[in-house]
Amino acid sequence: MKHALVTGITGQDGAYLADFLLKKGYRVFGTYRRLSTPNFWRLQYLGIFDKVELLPVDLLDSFSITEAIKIAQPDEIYNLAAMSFVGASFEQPLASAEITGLGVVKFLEAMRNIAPDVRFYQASTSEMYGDNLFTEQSEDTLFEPSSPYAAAKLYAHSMVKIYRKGYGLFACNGILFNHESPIRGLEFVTRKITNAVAKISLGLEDYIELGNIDAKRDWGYAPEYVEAMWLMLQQDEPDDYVVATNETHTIREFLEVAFDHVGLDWEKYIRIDERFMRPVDVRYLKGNYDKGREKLGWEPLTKFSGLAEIMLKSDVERWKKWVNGEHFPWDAWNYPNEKKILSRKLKLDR
Ligand code: NAP
Ligand code: G4F
Repeated sequence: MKHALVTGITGQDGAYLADFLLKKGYRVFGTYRRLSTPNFWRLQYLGIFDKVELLPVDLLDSFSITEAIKIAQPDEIYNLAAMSFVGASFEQPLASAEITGLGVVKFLEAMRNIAPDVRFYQASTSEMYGDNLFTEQSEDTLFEPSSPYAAAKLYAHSMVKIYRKGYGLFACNGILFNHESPIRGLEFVTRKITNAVAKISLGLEDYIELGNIDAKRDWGYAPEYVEAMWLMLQQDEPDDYVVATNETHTIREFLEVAFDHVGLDWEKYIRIDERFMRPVDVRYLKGNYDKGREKLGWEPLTKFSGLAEIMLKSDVERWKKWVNGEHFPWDAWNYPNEKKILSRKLKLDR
């Protein structure tokens, strides 16, 4: 039986990947952080909490990484752990560098020393392209990061290539464009919208506050994207691949589709708030995944409006259940009102 070690198993992709690997017959070890309050709702939501084996790891702590590799004896490592919210990386640039950037090198070094034959997947990102292009992006496009998060991810991406070339590690970068689902974190714009639209449609909220709604993203469906991660590690040679839908839409369009599903006019419920603007934003992402289609045989099935519908239906259903007093694994019921959070990322007044 193959062993997989998945970092960030409590996150969206970690949970879906664990589910995917279990169905493939893997023994799945997942790393989690020992938080004061456990955060396993996604694994419970997917019904796999009892099927995965958990190991406490913090990417700030090399020792915990080496221990996890020794215990799990993995054939494949999927490094999905990161401080993944771009907005927060402006508030905590040093933590971003330490966790999202240097954390990856701790894995590469541990592999080089104690597990050189393990196959390694690194969660790279379209955010690395930055805000410099208005044409679609592929593996050959120039990276020009425009957030602390993207800069940290580009460092990690480069180190993966260096360890692959320099030490012969089987290490791949998956340059994934935005991918969403009903278990996407509430910080991210799609889920923030579907959660709020569900509440508005049930009379539980009056409006949504958003930042730059003209930004364009290439949004896909997360359960399909984790298959591409696995496919990369099944190839004869390690390489880097873009995973995307090759469609791009604004946040405005996402609002339109989401509100349409509940028969409301989105413009009546939106307030633009400076607090949700970033010092620098990425305005345009559209991925060219021709290489992945040809070499991995991967193709996205769920596109923009289908994705919005899946997310919205799920959030409406959850809020209805909650109103009826039902209990189930879920994040939104105790999520703090964002107004309570003072952000440090606003531009300086001059
Ligand atoms: P996510 O839901 O935010 O999950 C991130 C995971 O990282 C969580 O399990 C989190 O643990 C863990 N983590 C954070 N800091 C850590 C630390 N110091 N030590 C150990 N674990 C830590 O993110 P996601 O959407 O699943 O994304 C997975 C990966 O793909 C991330 O690396 C992200 O940057 C990258 N990515 C995502 C997308 C996307 O659109 N989703 C696109 C491209 C790349 P806690 O639960 O304890 O916080
Ligand atoms: O949903 P977002 O926060 O995702 P973003 O910044 O694109 O990052 C996500 O995708 C990356 C891949 O490209 C991943 F690497 C990363 O880990 C993460 O998963 O924001 C999307 C867009 C941005 O332009 C943002 O400025 O939505 C805009 N936006 C407008 N109002 C907002 C809001 N974003 C958030 N989170 N909250 C708002 O109120």
